[in-house]
Amino acid sequence: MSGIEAGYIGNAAGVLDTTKFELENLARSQANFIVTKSMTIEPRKGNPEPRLKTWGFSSTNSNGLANLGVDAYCVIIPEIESKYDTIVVPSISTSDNVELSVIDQYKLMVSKLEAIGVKRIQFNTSCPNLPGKPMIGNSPETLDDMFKEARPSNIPFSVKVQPYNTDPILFKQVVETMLKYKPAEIVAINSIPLSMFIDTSTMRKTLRPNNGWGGYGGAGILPIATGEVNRWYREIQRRELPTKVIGCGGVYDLDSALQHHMAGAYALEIGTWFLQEGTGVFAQLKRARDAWLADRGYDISDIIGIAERNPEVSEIVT
Ligand code: RRO
Repeated sequence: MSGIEAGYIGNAAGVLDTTKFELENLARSQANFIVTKSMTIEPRKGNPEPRLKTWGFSSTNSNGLANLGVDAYCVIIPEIESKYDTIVVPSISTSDNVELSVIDQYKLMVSKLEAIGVKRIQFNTSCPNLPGKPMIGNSPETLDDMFKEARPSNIPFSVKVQPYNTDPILFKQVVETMLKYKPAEIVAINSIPLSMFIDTSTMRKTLRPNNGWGGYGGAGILPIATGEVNRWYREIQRRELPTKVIGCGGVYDLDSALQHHMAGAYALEIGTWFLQEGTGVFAQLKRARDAWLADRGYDISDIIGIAERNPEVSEIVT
């Protein structure tokens, strides 16, 4: 297996995908592909706990890039890919506690991962939880250098992007920069920064790191995620590029998954729903979506971006 095909469903990077045990658990599930926790050159313990809070189909996290380090994943990924019929996509990010520049960190990880034969690489440019550090995705200049110097030469790559909904100028610049390098996929979106959940019974914040702020994921971010999927989809269509959009954010049932596809998502990644309900969500969603498509005589490719091709708005007013 080497590619990501229409309708594929995988896990969102960062959700139960850090250890070999967790990755194997995903490999045994009905997920069509697996993304690893974003890795760095050195292992990281991450932020102090508690750093994750979940509630009804929602989450906020400040995990702080807790991961085993690229060298460990260079052992684990081939083991899993040789044992199971799946594709493991390493997600790569950068640390502030190593000597190398951001670009050199990406270059080193890409070369190590290419050397062990990974099929594709996901660049995480949108980690919301490194206090005091700008997101790489906020800087078109850094993104340009990163892709110019560190993109893999022999395998496809994808980019996990932040929501750009509050800054249309930055969005345009980032679109120009990223699409120039022809990523195989844009994964939209990462969690939304600076969210907070307060436990009213104790009158306390629930996350210890970074003053209690964390990245918001789950059902509530669905409309922002589908909006961002649709913006990327339109930019890609306009340029007639082969890049696909992977929808990530707020998938928690059939309808939310269909909304992503209709906005333009070619494949899906599931985060908070998987975190809360486990690997069964992949099979559950596939079954429900297959039945929905079969009932209407559609193929998945018929509905990808269909809302973009339907010129009228829905007349069902609620
Ligand atoms: O580890 C994290 O705190 C984290 C990362 Br790298 C990311 O990309 N998104 C997120 O919500 N948390």
